[in-house]
Amino acid sequence: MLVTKFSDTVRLETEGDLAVVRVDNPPVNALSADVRAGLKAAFDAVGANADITAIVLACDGRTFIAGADIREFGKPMQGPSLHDVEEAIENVGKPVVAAIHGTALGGGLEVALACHWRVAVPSAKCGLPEVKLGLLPGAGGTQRLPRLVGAEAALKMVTGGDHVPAKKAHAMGLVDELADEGGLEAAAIAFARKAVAEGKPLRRIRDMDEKLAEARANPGLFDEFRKANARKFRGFEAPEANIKCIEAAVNLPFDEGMKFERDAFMKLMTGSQSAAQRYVFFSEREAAKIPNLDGDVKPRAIGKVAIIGAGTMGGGIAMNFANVGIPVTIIEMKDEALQRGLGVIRKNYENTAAKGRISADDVEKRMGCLTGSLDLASVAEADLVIEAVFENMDIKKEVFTKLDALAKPGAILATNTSYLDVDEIASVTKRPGDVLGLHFFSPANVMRLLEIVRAEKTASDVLVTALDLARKIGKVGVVAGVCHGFIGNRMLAARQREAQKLILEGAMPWDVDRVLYDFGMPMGPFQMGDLAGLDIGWSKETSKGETVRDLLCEMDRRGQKTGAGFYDYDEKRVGSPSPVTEKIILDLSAKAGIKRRSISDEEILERCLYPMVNEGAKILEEGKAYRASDIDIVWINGYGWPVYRGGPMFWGELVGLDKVLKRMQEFETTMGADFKPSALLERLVREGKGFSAA
Ligand code: T1G
Repeated sequence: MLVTKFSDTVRLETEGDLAVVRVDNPPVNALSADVRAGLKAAFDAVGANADITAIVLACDGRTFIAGADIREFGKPMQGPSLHDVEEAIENVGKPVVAAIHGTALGGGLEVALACHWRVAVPSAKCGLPEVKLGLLPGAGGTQRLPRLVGAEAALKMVTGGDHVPAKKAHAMGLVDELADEGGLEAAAIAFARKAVAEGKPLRRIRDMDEKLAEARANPGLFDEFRKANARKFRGFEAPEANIKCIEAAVNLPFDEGMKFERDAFMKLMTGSQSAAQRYVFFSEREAAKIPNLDGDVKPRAIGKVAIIGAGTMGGGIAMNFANVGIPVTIIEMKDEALQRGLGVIRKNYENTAAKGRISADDVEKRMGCLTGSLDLASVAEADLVIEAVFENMDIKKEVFTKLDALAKPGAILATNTSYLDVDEIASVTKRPGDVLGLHFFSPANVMRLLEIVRAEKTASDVLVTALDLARKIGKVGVVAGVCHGFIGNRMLAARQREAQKLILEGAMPWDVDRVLYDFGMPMGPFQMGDLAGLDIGWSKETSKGETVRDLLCEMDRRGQKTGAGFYDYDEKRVGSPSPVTEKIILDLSAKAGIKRRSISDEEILERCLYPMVNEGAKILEEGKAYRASDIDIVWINGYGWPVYRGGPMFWGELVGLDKVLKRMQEFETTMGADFKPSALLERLVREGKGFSAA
């Protein structure tokens, strides 16, 4: 075999009439400038070599090409473009077969679509996830895919960005043959040789039109798709741009469609939404890294988990481990509570199965991972114990004192507290190094965020274990320091405070909720309160009847669960502004001697969000978060901050920290110390820097 290196990352292996073009660019064979240059040169060479009759494109390492190199975005293009590479492949004049393992994503799948055929192993996945980066397939994906699989399937792939398993990709015609695991390249070579032997005409997808004709015969396809997905796409620019490109593929000649796609791609690439979504992509991965930690700190093995408490949180937390096959013992004090908790978990799984997302077998497998117990001593075998009992410090201390005595040496003891001081909880144990916070967000089996609260004495390997475990259970782990509310709830408190003030000064709850919903939040603070229940942390005995929430709860208006809270709810739990709430607010304003005024949407937005940015700056300067991007990841994954706005800190920089500071100073002058700018915010503005310089 003759091996020729065409770049650092691409080599050509030729033997007889066969050529294998091989990419080796760890970790994911991204299409860097070096890869593109190597591919272009290699395909030009095999095209010019009359001895070569069949070509396979393969990748070393764990995956086929996983896309363009996102790190190159925003920088001047070096070397041949992806289009140049695809032209060289598609017009090489000999059969080219892509051998796909791992994930063929984005530009990787687009390169595979420029090949004449595709062979994959069953464990492989194909996808065009550019939409998740605020982009669209910019190298012919929107023009070739609909020609191969039809417009409807293409619409779903490009606007959802999901990974399609190889078996499904084969069924839809995206992959031409499935190879045995371990036999991929042999199968691809055999496929290429067979195409030569049978004199198969080279199948350039650009020449295919049959599937497009079907789409042209269904003119309502695109608008029906838009309508069906309007809620999911709300606020995003990329989905509609993707839809328009598929429409262009159906209605325009290939080359015109390619130009349409290229223009649409550049418009997204230079926009703020894609900048935000690319920032979030890397920030989520950055959050898993602990700064200044020796590389050799290994995670502890977590083979068994115990959860104290089978309530809403305990049950939801348990499901995360059962979902990935980790045995969980759920411990309650009373059998009735335990059985109720296990029943809720089973019901949740059965609902998921009813939607076709998991099988009935999965339900039993997951339930099989769960064991109920009424004996705290059942924690003895657990490698990790997570306490999810009532949010009260005395109760938590009592539980941790017992756990300290009952859990085996080396077991990690975690509290799910949302606010309380984890150092204080750790102080009742003889193993503070094994103690940390694991703050799951409700519903714990759904929300991706896991705040990992690093107490003063938490050992490094415990932190590394928590981050490793977060990834294993499909969570995004973010390390927070001990302070009231850690990162997310501490910033939420700043927003809630302003929201409560705004409705006494002149706005109504539905004004504040509308402004934040239109900004891109899934709902506003008052809708959120009604959903969660207004009586969390409230009791009739201690209620002073001084706030809108107090008065609503005293009237048994505790939110959606009672049919009324800030809003009145119909039987479908659709809320509408309530005259009862309006009267309570007007009376409270009058009682407080506040002269109500009309408050602009802009003031509502600035007063709700700028204090969050300021609180985030305080969190950074106090060292309660490692990076500003960690704070953004908390808000995107824990509270639904629109990903296309990058998170509060990214957004604050986009607005301009100087503008945020100026408005905070103005509000401080007119409304007091709640708006006192953080020293960090003042310094960064003074120095003309962003949060990365914190
Ligand atoms: N470019 C650069 N670096 C990338 C990368 C990419 N496309 N994908 C991953 N990485 C880095 C990542 O930052 C991490 O780095 C390491 O690789 C391992 O990643 C023209 C314009 C492939 C499913 O969107 O979905 O093609 O932190 O931790 O969990 O139309 O990476 O180790 O330094 O995620 O095993 C389209 C993005 C690009 C795929 C593997 N492609 N990547 O997951 O590992 S746009 C994507 C992923 C495009 C064309 C358009 C995942 C993965 P570090 P990881 P993983």
